[in-house]
Amino acid sequence: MVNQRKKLVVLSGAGVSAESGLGTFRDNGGLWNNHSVYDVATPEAFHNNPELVLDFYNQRRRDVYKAQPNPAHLALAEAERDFDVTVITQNVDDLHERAGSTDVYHVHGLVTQARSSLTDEVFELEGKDIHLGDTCPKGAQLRPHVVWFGEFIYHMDEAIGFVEQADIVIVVGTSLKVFPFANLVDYARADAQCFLVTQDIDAVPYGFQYKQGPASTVIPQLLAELTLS
Ligand code: BV8
Repeated sequence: MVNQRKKLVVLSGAGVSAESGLGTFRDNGGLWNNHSVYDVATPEAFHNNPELVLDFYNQRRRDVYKAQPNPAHLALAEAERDFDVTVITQNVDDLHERAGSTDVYHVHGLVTQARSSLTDEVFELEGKDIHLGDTCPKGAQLRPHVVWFGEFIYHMDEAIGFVEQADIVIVVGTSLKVFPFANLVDYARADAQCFLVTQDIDAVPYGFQYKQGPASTVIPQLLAELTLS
């Protein structure tokens, strides 16, 4: 009997990219400390001051291009050798893919892509910025392909399905303060092995083992243990 590869579902947030030099949102000096969410990450903000919003994401995009995957991203990609891995991330960076992960869902979009503010058609940016006046083929202003507060997220139904099927759930680098992504931990099976890897957390979700520490150290260790078990 071929040993069935276990289903490993990873739920990640900004903390998994922190050691790649990309700021988190709520930690000291986090993105939301220097910018009000309401000035840069809502449809209203884009309507009221599109240049401020485009500049904010042009800078975030440049930071992403300069960043490199860290040992946490690399270990999660390498885990595909032993597990059937799906990564569901809040991050708008492409570090999971650049590390080699092949099954990644961006529920809050990808900053390396643009979207038509009319048709929702998505376009690769290939290193380019988005400027006011940059339009889609239908003449509508282009916007960053990210999900702003008050906008519906992507892949929520698929994500619930993956978490419900998971033998192992690893939540890494998220404060679990943004919804509906944070609700995904509630769909883990009672007999699944569930781990939370983060620097600090207000409340550990029920059924999760808390492993405090930097993702680039704790994730490779945890995956090595799981591979042996
Ligand atoms: C929506 C894209 C339907 C843009 C982002 C229910 C209750 C309350 C509020 C709501 C609710 N349902 C909906 C809401 C409103 C809102 C929400 O959740 N508000 C919160 C703030 C209370 N949700 C929405 O608006 C969502 N849409 O609900 O649509 C709808 C539609 C119409 C009307 C009503 C409802 C859309 C939310 C998506 C917003 N877009 N990102 C961009 O990136 O600029 S959210 C953005 O912030 C990120 O994507 C991410 O999701 C979030 C940041 O969270 P984390 O990743 O967790 O980062 P954080 O800094 O908080 O934590 C970092 C963690 O890492 C910490 O724990 C730290 O300890 C740890 N860490 C740090 N370093 C390391 C580390 N861990 C390991 N190693 C390290 N080295």
